[in-house]
Amino acid sequence: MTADDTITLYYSPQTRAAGARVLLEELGAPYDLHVLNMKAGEQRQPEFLAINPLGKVPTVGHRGQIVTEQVAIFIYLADLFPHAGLTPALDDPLRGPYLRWIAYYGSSFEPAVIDHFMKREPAPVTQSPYADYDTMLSALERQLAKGPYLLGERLTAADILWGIALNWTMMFGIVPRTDVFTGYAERITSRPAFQRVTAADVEMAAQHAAAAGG
Ligand SMILES: N[C@@H](CCC(=O)N[C@@H](CS)C(=O)NCC(=O)O)C(=O)O
Repeated sequence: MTADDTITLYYSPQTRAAGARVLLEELGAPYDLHVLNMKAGEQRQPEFLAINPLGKVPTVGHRGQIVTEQVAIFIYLADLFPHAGLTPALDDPLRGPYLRWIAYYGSSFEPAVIDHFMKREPAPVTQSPYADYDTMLSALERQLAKGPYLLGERLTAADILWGIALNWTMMFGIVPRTDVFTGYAERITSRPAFQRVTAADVEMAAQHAAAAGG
């Protein structure tokens, strides 16, 4: 990692890191990719664990510091490029809802989705960080139904996070394919940035599989 202004995205194709890369593309930000072959277990090697002890991507290196966690990474990167217009300014009334729904992704949606996927008995509603799965999901769906974007007419970095997350969770059958979720995800996945990253990922994933021996 360098102390200069280069943004380094620690990356692996077809993972949660793709969302961060799509965001960088949407921002028109210059960045370097540091690609890890997860099929060969590179994310669990000491070199990367020294950077992110959880061995997870996305991870960002910038100005001699490390940023991990999609929620932090999305807020951080969008704020770095305010002229791209994907982040409401600090004094914009939409700043609060913008942060709310980005945090909702990490604090409520992800734990709910993993419990649901693993068919785990959720904690009692008063102890669960997300109340219960249906309540968590229907609050999100009601917000998205207002459309066309999470905060109304304006596309923000939150939509890149959510559009891509809903796309993969629907693909895995964790989130139901309602009209609201599919229409919303489609608005994001039809954008050129998502299409570019997805096409590049197909190629990179095939190279990784070949390098890891199938
Ligand atoms: N809490 C992290 C989770 C990121 C995450 O789960 N990344 C997965 C990729 S989809 C990963 O790096 N898995 C590799 C591993 O654990 O071996 C975040 O929100 O950024």
